Formats: sequence, C-alpha cells, structure tokens
Amino acid sequence: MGEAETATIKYGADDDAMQAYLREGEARAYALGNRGPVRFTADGAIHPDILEAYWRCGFYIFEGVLGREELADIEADLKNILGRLPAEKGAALDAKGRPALGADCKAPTLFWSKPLADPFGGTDLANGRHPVKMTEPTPAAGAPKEIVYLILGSLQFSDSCLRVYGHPHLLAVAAAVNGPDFTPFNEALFIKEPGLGASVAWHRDGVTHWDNANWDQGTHGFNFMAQLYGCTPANGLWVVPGSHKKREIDIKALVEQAGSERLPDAVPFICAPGDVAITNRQAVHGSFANTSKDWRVTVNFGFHRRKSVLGVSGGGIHNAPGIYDDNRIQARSRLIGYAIDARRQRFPKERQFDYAPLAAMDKPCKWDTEVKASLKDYNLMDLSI
Ligand SMILES: O=C(O)CCC(=O)C(=O)O
Repeated sequence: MGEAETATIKYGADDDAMQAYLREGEARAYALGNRGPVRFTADGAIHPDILEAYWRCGFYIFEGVLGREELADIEADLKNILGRLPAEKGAALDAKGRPALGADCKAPTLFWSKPLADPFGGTDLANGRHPVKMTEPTPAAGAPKEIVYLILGSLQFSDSCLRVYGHPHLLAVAAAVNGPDFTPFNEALFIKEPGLGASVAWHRDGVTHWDNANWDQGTHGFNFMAQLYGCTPANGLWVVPGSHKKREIDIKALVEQAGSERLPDAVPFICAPGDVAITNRQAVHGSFANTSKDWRVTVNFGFHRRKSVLGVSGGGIHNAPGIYDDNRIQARSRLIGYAIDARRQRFPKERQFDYAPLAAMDKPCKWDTEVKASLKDYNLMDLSI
C-alpha cells in the first residue's frame, strides 16, 4: 500500500477539465502560505503566524508531525482493520470467516459506498448538508460491489490512531485554537482506495450554532487530518479558503455558478506521509472520487471549544441526540487522557501534553487492556454539534 497499484481512471467526460483543475488548484494551494512544521515561541506557545494563517484560510498543513515509526504502526493497524472488515455489507464475518470488525457495533461505525460513488451528495442524509452530488466516475471492471470508505469510532480499532490522538504538538494546537479546556468531537478513518474511494460532496460541518447570536469563525471546532500516505489534489480534501468566516453559504448556488463541481476558489491539501492538516469544520470542504493510483488514508479527529458543547442539545448525525452536560463532557474527554497515556507507554522519551481538564477528574486515565475493551461503541458519547 502507498505504492502505485492501479491505473488512473478517467474522470468521465470531464477528464481534461478535471486534470487542469487539479493542476491549477495545486498552484493556488501553495500560494496561501499556510503550511510548515508545528512551531512554538520561546515561551512554548504555538507560533502566532500559524494561528494567523489558520484563521485566515480555515486550514493549515502541519508538515512532518508523524515520524516513520509511528506511520509504520498506523499502517500495521490499517492492514489489520482492512483484513477484518465484513466480507460484504451486512455480513457478520470477514473474508476469512472471523467475526468482522464493527459488525456488532450499536453506534454508526462502517460506512459503505459503491466504488467511486458519492453516497451523501444530493441526499437528505446528515441533515441534507451535502446538497450537490459529485461526478461518479465508472470504476474498472471487476471492482467490488461496495467498499468501506469511512469508519467512525475508529480509536476502538487502532491503538496507533489513539496515540496520534494524544500527540503533544497537536494537542498544543488544539489548546491554542479552542482554549486549554477544549473537548473532543469525534474520530474517524477515511479510506480512499485508488480507483475505488468514494467522494465526499461539498459541505460544511456543524449543525447546532449557525443562528447563535455569539457565532463566530471557530464556533463549530475543527478536525485534525493526519495523512498516512500523504495526499494529492486527486485524492485529498479540498477547502474553500476563508469560507469558515461566513455564516451563510449556498453551496448549490456556488456549483451552479461554477457550472460544475469544480469550485474555482477551492484548493487541495497536498501532504507528505506524516503531515497533519487542521481544518475548520465551518469551511466548505469535500473530496473527489479517488480515480488516482494512490491510496489516501486520513486519521481524522476533531476538537471543540468547551463553551460550544456545554449545555448544548447535540447529536442526531453521529449518535443519538442528548444534552451535553458536565458529566458527559468529562466522560468523553477521558479518551484524551487515555491517548496521552497510551502515547507515553509507546514513546516514553517524548514530552507529554498536559491536558488541563485531567486535573479535575476523580481518577487518573491509565491506558490498559481493560480500558481498551471498554471502548466498544464509545462513539455513542461523541460530542457532535
Ligand atoms: O477526508 C475527506 O475526504 C472528508 C473529510 C470530511 O468531510 C470531514 O472530516 O468533515
């Protein structure tokens, strides 16, 4: 994996226009000035230039966050996950006849799609927030009927993804953006297999606060998107820079004006293996069907401002609706503590992040096999706004 494995598939009748769009988007992306390593000031704060560029663009690419050893751990977990998926949609067993991963989960866990299709675009799913269907190129003969392209609650299936969740530099960025008492949102694995991976139609995340009088550019939080194999304009996420600052955006009208799904202002993520993007959930974003020959695997996890979730009636998309009170937030935030401890055990020489809310918890967060087993369906407790 990570190597060229399949021939590039044509993007339908629009292939030439699409190839030009990918090239032009790449040039626009590099002109934004929103990429580089995680940098700190002399007193240990995230460098203000990074925060300025993040708030200006709605995303930032942190280069070289995950090293070779950590990427190898993630790849090993990914191979295990892929090998243990249900043999087909709805199956209880994997291809080798073992109980399949995620098959008995109560929470929404495995998301299936036809190859190169767009399962959400133009439907009412997820509050109808993906208003336009993307082009669905024709897969090669012999492609599977359906593939898993998204796994929610992913930390229950992968210790290495859990350890990324506890990365000290990323958690320092989370504190700088959302405040030291930041809270979890949810976690996911996006799997865009070459020649098969589904598209994610243009959308903005966030459902609860668009009409809130105190709404601002950071109200609905952000996602980190760590890249196992890197990503290209053909298989990576695209974002419309600055769109996170606008309360109202008519995505359908943008596509109509553009005359196609190729939004003229959008730019792609361009990442090497181990780069990690931070993306504002309010930004217009989406990704095209992966017609390229390259894998894209994103370890995706989001964080919120505490004041955006406390006392809020949330859920409905990622889990059951409910009020997010103190207890619920604290219980869900323990996963950050477990992640920090899991990371300490694997990388003992690394300096750990000091997550402020841990001090108020009645018992310490120790990562062990018992806690790991208790994570089944933990995403029923996600803080989804
Ligand atoms: O990675 C992708 O292609 C889609 C990610 C996305 O839409 C999200 O995290 O909200």
